[in-house]
Amino acid sequence: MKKLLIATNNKGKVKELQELLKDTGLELITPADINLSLEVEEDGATYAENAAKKAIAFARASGLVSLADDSGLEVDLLDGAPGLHSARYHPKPGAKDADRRAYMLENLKDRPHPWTAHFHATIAISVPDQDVQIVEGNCHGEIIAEERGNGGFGYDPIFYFPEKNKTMAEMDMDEKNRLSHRAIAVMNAIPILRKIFGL
Ligand code: ITT
Repeated sequence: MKKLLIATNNKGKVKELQELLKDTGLELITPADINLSLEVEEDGATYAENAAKKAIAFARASGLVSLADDSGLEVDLLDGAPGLHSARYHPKPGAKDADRRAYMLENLKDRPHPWTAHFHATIAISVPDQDVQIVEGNCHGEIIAEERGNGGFGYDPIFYFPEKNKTMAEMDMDEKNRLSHRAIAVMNAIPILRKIFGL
């Protein structure tokens, strides 16, 4: 079977990507499946640089076609922060998702509403020893001051869709996977995967 490595250490991303890619006919492999433990330093100046760096490193280490995701939350009133630095948006090392959400709310608390924001995802696909291909997806909403819902991961409990009256964490995975930044990026990645694997 044709194998694709889901090149991420983030468990929330792994679950969503497995679901989003399940109808491709590819055998989806996680780093854990092949005992691959790889920390790639995310020092690029763009999502594309970081996504490419991760995809290339995982493809080299595994010999498998690898799909990496670099993503982030961009808040308009914070001039697009935390953006590229979303996974590390906290002054203290060792901070968790909940600490980062609290820190964001602290930084927004005196600012006028609505706190408009969007999630961005860049996906890079690396074929070992060949070029990397890049696609993107965005999804727009607002940050709200109180957490709602238990689904998803990261900033989902404070990322709100006014037209649905739901946060991303109040959606089940199917609903999130119909409208998320990652879902749109995967939709854009599928023609590339078809070409690579001759699907
Ligand atoms: P990998 O690099 O191993 O894939 P990571 O968590 O470090 O895992 P990123 O560098 O791309 O991944 O950081 C993205 C951060 O943006 C992530 O840790 C979340 O805090 C946030 N984020 C991205 N997508 C999200 C989503 O769908 N829901 C909530 N938060 C999200």
